[in-house]
Amino acid sequence: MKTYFSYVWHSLIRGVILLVVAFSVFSCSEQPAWPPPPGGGGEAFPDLKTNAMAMQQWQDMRFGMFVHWGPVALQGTEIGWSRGREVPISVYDSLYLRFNPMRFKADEWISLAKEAGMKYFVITTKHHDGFSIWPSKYTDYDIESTPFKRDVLREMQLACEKHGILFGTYHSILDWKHPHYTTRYNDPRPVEESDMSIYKEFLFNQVEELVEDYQTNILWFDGQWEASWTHQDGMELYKFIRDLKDDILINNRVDKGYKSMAGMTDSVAKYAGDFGTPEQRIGGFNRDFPWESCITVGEQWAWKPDDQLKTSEELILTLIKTIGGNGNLLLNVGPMPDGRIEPRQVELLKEVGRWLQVNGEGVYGTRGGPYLPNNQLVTTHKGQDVFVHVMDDNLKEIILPLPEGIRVRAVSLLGGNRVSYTTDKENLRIEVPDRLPAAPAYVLRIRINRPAHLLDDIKLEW
Ligand code: JFZ
Repeated sequence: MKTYFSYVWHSLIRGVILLVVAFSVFSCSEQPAWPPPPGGGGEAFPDLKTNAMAMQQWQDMRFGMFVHWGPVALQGTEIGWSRGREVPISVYDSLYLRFNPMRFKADEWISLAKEAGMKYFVITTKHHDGFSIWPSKYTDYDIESTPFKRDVLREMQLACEKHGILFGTYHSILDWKHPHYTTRYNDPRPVEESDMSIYKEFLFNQVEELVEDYQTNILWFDGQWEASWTHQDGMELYKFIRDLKDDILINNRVDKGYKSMAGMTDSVAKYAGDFGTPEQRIGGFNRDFPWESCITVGEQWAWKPDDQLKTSEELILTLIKTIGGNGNLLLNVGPMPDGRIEPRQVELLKEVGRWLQVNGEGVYGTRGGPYLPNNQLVTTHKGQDVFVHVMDDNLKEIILPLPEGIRVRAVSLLGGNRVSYTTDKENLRIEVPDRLPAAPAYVLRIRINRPAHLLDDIKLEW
């Protein structure tokens, strides 16, 4: 009896092991071999991976529009954070009663994104202040209760569809207004009666609405850092979404791996999430784990009058440095309370778009490297091309070490002509042309004899 039991037990275990092996071999052969599918469900769901194709397509896009918008625009203070700080809670929580963005046109926003060369779009569906920008079944604190009433989220979704822009949504895990969220911020209401399990049900329900009713392609979470949200909760939410739709991309703020500003340096195997989210800074060079820097055009996420804006040169350099490190850039604008994007911000974005018209070939569909970034240049690559983005126009000659077996077929300037170069055993020397297009950076394309992604990282000595 005993032996029979152990026989059955062992064959059962063997069967399970075989199944696991067979499954992983099978699922590996399903995925493109390179690059490896990153991210996933964390330690609780180690086999749960993001859809590799969706990830690559998103990485190919390199540049997206982030929008922080809501009734707080009426106040001109920071979204979420100013509740109970610069703005008394009773005032903040009543803003929605006056939110009437009569000049909102989703088509204008998305056309602008397109003109700026952005390929995807992420809108705040609910920030830390708890206001839902769509008519949610689960709350009345939403767009339907404003004088405007229109489903602005649907309009954005449809405009994205029309213009071929990937539609995504930012959603705050923490909610400083919801009575059952268990951490308070500048808010005297006692937490004793609040119940996180009720809040979590609300959160999961709303996320399901975004996935099922609005077909969001990116879930960009935030506000995971408070004690109310646990590592376990993060992995559960990841799994919940992954089970709803296989090819949604979920940022690493779904889980606790992203510790405030620490970026994506933490282990990705332990924590759930498909990509890292360095905030207000350019991430470091990383070819293993996808990442996206989110950076504001001004100083505030939400609109503020007379915000100090960056220059178009700064924005272009930010984009270049980001892609040179193999990241995406999610550039944030805060539309005004009347629904328009401020003309100054519109102009800035169009300037970036004009630079991309000339140099987009070195941006879209590329990955960072193989030459590691320095202060003068960054590199990207695609197919048999290496792109050198030169940010210093005092350079007269550019010297790049050539790995063994790599031969140069041609060098040309994007937006220009062929460029003279020489090679010896070790180096490629490019003569910088006299006439350069589009400041603040120009891009050289080096055609080589091999797929450029096969090259290892190359450190420049200068
Ligand atoms: C968060 C939000 O709070 C912010 O409003 C914006 O939406 C941004 C994209 O994400 O930013 C943070 C995250 C963490 C801290 C501060 C701002 N923190 O730990 O102090």
